[in-house]
Order: sequence, then structure tokens, then C-alpha cells
Amino acid sequence: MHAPKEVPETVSPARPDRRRFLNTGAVASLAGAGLSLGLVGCKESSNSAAPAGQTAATSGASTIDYTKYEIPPGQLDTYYSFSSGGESGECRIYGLPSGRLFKRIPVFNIDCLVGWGITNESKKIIGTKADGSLNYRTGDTHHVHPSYTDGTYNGKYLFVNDKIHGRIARIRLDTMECDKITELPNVQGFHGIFPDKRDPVDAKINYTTRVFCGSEFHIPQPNDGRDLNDPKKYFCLFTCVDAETLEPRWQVKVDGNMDLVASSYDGKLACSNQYNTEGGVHYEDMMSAERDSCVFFNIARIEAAVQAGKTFHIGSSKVPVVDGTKAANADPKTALTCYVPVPKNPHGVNASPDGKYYACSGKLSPTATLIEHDLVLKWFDGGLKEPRDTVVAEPEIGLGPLHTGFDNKGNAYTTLFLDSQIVKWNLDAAIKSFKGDKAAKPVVDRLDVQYQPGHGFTSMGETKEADGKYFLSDNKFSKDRFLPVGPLHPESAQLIDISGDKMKLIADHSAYSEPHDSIIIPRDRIKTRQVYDINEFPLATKDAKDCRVERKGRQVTIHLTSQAPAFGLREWTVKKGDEVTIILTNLDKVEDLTHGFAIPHHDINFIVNPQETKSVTFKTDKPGVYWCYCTSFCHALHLEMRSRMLVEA
Ligand code: RUQ
Ligand code: CUA
Ligand code: CA
Repeated sequence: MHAPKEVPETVSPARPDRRRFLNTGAVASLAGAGLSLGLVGCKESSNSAAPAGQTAATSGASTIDYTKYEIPPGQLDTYYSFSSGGESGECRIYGLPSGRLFKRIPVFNIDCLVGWGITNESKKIIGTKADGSLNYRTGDTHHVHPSYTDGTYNGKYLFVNDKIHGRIARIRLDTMECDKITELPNVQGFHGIFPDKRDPVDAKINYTTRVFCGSEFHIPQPNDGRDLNDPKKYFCLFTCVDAETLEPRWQVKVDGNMDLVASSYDGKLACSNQYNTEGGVHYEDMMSAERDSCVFFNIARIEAAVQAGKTFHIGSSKVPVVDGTKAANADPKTALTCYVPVPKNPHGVNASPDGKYYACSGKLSPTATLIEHDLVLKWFDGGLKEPRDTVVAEPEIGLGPLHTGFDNKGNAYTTLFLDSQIVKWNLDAAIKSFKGDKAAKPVVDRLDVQYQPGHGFTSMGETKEADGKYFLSDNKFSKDRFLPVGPLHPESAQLIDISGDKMKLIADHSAYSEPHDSIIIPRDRIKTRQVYDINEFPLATKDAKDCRVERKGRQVTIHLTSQAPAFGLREWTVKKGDEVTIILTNLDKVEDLTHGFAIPHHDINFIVNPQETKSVTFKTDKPGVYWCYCTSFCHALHLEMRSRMLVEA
């Protein structure tokens, strides 16, 4: 999507012409790009959806007591927010309501503080080629979702996707570090990801065992040079990954693309919004149809079909594939998939916390479509004529609706990209209005945000324990909200109090580009380990006296320890051309006593946390003296904490 080119110099929340200004700018700039969205006329009707006497949008800034939300020195936040980092390839942990950044978790990227992509252990997780170099150094994280037990977070794992290279990663929530990465076969543009919330067949398994993965870009299958310019033959795969092994279990061949993914609370369904049911290759082709789809997957039937061997394979992949295309699933009673038509190029699909509905936004239609879970099951039982009969509401909510969060009072909060607003709408009212009740007004509140919100989430809103406290609006443009820092602006993550009737904008937080998703969890749900157990590292050197140099031909292994303010060896000698492996164990046991280890001119830098062991392998190609030093301020003698590596000619 394009940003409006013309932006007011200064923007006051109360400025009445602001909304019109941005809308005109946005539509003009889209039109300038050769698009005809047919959206301009919808604006008035979405405005008129506001209750009588309510202005289009208010921030009520003057009446808010911001001190209520302050976290004074020494106090802790009440929520964790886990966020993706978009094209930075990482994930992040923030505290809410303060917005303080606690940690960046490297996942698909290289991080020279942690040594991610530099240590042997992290390289093994990321994956390497035969020569030991990394398979990939880039990634694009979009969606983060934790594992569930009985419809709420169990604090075990966080799953995140890499859209660029079609990879799924898992982060352990006890250490908040990535422990596995898997590349999905025959997938390009892996965008939506969502864990299941219980088993579809065995009701006793009420925790996450599968993770569902959409794919957005249709490609030749296999993508080996065949059908290069025959897009009609391209297709996309929906993948189910085992939550423990992180290996793909099965895939579904799908008509159209898949954008975001949601899963049901009973384990029976997963779904994905589709904006390119046209199978278009250029954007104008992708928006030619008035309706696209939200495709539903019948998980138990798919698993039965896989068990029964009604599968095929693509290229060298061993993952069984079932046919989920429309043509192969015409009979609802045996169908694996159900394609529910929804208006134009939908983006975002979210399950309501009561497990009853899926909200799928229109993006190029000013509507959100509400699909009823039980009606989708009814369609699969042959009890409904058309997939479209599963739709129970389609309120007009504003321009460019994208992502929806829910509170615990039956309300939805949807980001409006073009309107730069959050719209609060009531599910029951929307359903009544859809049935023809003219008195029912779905939209109950609007709030301006700054600017162009992409993603938005409520606290615990993706669980059955939605608490109706906060909504976080991740905005794609911050423009005038922060001190200028050059052409790359910070993103703005605005925190909104949704506990009352009216939404209250309570904080502007800045974020580094470009968070796509976050989840907001009360702090008591997360139990971390603050120090490692030395015994979980087979390569650990448990006593400084055991530090040593071992040579096998040209391969040299240095067993090394760190304990403030010294490394276990004061120097070691190797020869030019050796392949050196340094295995470093941090013997310090004190919480927070991290040491670093850097070697000048050898591109080595990483940290070891208390009781942790890590290793690096490199070639010594330059004779000389190299001071290996601690990079993490650990002790009054931190600067003195160094050893010499002597490289002989
Ligand atoms: S979702 S394209 Cu990944 Cu709205 Cu950001
Ligand atoms: Cu160890 Cu600084
Ligand atoms: Ca479309």
C-alpha cells in the first residue's frame, strides 16, 4: 500500500479536516499508481455509521490522566508484548504499558551481540551449506503466536514465520531464545502462521501440537524451472508443522493464495484469508474480482485423508500433500476445504475469544465479514447450501480495514489503514444489522491513530481469556510524532485503553521497522529461567583448571572458561592456516553476569550468559598477536579481561 504523499505539517488530534485530508491523499496516491479502488463513495457511509452526536473521531486527550499508566522507576510492567520485527528478521520483547524494549531475539537475522549466525550452535539452527556458510542471512518475521493449552497461552513456545525464505522458527519462552528453524518445502511467501489450540480428534489433547502455515505466492510445483511463464499452473500450499519436532506433517494444495491464518478454539478448523483468488500475477489482476475468499480447512478430515494415503508428493519433498482445490472438494460432506466468499482483497482473519466467529477484513472493501464457526461446520456436514451462508454479518466500518482484535465484552477493534483509525464495533449489533434490524448500529467508537495502522491486537485477545484492557496499534507511518531521525522514521506503536466505552489513546511508543504483529500477555503467564544449567551443554568446561588446547593436524580446539575478570587461559598459540574452534563456558553463576568474546580481525564476537557454553570456528590466516577481549561490561576489571591469541607464521 502507498502512503499519502501530502501530510499536514503539524497535526492536532482535534483538527477537523485531518481525516478528509488523509483520505483524499491516500486515495489520490493510490489512484496515481494507476489503481481505481472505487472506495471514495464509501467514506460517507462509514462516517454515517458513527452514532448520532459523535464526531468522526476523538482522542479526548485533555481528559486523560496519563499518570495512571506510568510505570515509575523500580516498578515492573504488567504485560509482556512479543512482537515480530518484519524485515529485520528478529523478534522483540516489550513491556506494557511502558513500551520499554527489553530484548531483541535474533531469529533469521545475524546479531553480533548475541553472536547469532556467528556461533556454531546458532549456525546449526539457522542451517548451513556444505562449506559451513549460512543458508540464509536474511529473514522477514511477520506473525508471532505462542503455544496454547485449553484455549490460552501455556508459556512454552512462540512460533514465528520468515516470509522471504518460507521458514518457521520456534522460540523457547523460558530462555526467550530461538531453538529450531525449519524450511517448508515448496513454499514461497510464507505469511500467516497460527498454532492449533487443541486436537481435532482427541479431546484429551488440549494443547498445541500443530502449527498452521499459509503461503502467499503461487509458484510452479516443483519450482525447478518448469512452467516458468505459465501462471495458470502455479499453486500454493497450506502446511501443517509438528509443534515439537517442527517438521512439516502434511500440506494442502489450495486454489488462490493465503495471507493470514487463524485457528479455531475446538481444534476443528483453521482458516486463511485469500486476496488473490484470481491467481493474478500483477496487482491489477489480483483486484479484478469483487469477492475473494476466506478458505477453511477441516483438520480432522485432512488428517484422515493423509492417514488413508490419499496424497501425492511434489518434487523431492517427502511431505504428503492432499488436494484442497475447489474442483476436488465439491461435495461438502467429504470436502477438506470450504471457500467462503468475502469482499475484495481481504486482509487479516481473527477468531473471536468465545470461539464463535472469524472476522475477515475487506481491505479494498470498507467492510469486515463475520463468519460463524458452527455454520462452517454445518456446511461441512452438508447442512448449508452455499459457503457464503456461513456469513452472519458484514458491517461497513471504514476504509482499508486490516486486522481485528477483540475484548471480553463482544466488541471488535479493527485497524483502518486508509482512514488512520481504530474502529470499535459490536458483534451482536453487526449480526442484527445484517439480519435487517435498522436500529442496530455496529460501529460504537472511532479513534484517530498516527498514522496508517497496519496491525492491531488486544491484550489476551487471541485467547479465550481476552481481558479488554489494551489495544496496541502498530502504525506504518509515524511522520511527525517523534524527533526526526533521518529518512527512515520510527514506526509508531500506540497504546489504547479499551476498558471503557470510549477508546483512549494513552501512549506513543516508537518501534524499529517493522513490527507486523504482537501479542500481549500478562506477566504472570511467563516463567523464565534467569541462569542456564551448565549440565545442558555437552561441550562445557566445568572447571577453569580444565582449560586446554588440543591439536589434531590443522584443527585446534581451545577449551576456555570465563570468570570475571579473566578467561581461563592467558594466551594460546596457533599457526597460520589452522582451523581453530574456541569453546567458551561462562563459569560465573551470578544472574546477569554475561561475558563477551571478540577476536580482532577474525570477525568473531558473541556473548556467553552465566553457565552457558558456546563455540566458534574460524581460520587463522594472519600471523600476529590478537587480543581476545570481553565485550560485555562485567566487572571493575572488565577492560583488563583479555587473553592473547598468538598466531605463528
Ligand atoms: S500482516 S503485511 Cu504480515 Cu497485516 Cu503485515
Ligand atoms: Cu567479562 Cu567484561
Ligand atoms: Ca482479489
